[in-house]
Amino acid sequence: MKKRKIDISVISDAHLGTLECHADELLTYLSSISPKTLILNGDILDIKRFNKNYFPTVHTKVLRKIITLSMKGTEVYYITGNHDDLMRRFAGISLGNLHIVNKLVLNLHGKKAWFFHGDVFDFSIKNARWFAKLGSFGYAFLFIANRMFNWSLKKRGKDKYSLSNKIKKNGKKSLEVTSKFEKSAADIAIENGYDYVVCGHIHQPKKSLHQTSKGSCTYLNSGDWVGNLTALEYSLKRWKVYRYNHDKLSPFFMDEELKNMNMQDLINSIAVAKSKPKKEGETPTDN
Ligand SMILES: [Mn+2]
Repeated sequence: MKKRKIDISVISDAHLGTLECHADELLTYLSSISPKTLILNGDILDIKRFNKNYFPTVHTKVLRKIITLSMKGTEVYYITGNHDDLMRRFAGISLGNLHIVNKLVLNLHGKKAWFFHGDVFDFSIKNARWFAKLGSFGYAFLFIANRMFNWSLKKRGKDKYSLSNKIKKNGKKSLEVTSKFEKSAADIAIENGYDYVVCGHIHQPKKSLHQTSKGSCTYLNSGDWVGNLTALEYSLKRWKVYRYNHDKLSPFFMDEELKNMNMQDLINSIAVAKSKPKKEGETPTDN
């Protein structure tokens, strides 16, 4: 049975390790595709809410599936989010085809694509557009400001501020916050000369074109595996939002070897796996 061959699949906000995660569906999706590149755009593992008493087998299977894909040649990028920001200390580390990064830039058929989780906008969605005007410094400033803001909240014994929580709690205002997030990401991307800006975080799958006097950019959001069950797919030089509940799954079968694989064996084999040379047309740049 054939798996769907795609250039890139982007998923985010799986929140593995929490009750809300639809791990069965995610495993089914990952087993149905054969991507050249898999981008995990933040909050895949929910380390923030990690509870040693709750990590069902199927959640482990998702992790195994991701590792198996990387061992079979898929380039996997684990981009850190705010629920797995503990991973940020490992940014820059590669184990074979699996790379841990805070953000990623890929060249897709001559177009620049910028991937980051999006919690950088939590600090101030109102002022984010002003930061965009700072050009390449804007994102760096926001990143630091967001960290300081969360640090001060923590000092005062408060929870970290999260836009996605605000959207969840605030029915009417959520549309406004969503569109501000989208505009902020698009503005900052246009100022920096990116053709695509790809985020997660707000659990709202989306593809939209933005134009300003400076240029244009396509905003993309991979949604989540909590409520929407969505991914972004890039194939034939086009992006589309994949919806698990509407789009057809190609027939697939569960990998037999996956069932019997030992986690430690997997980790050991990745550690010795040699990094392959980068594919043409997908050149990660340090940005
Ligand atoms: Mn998030």
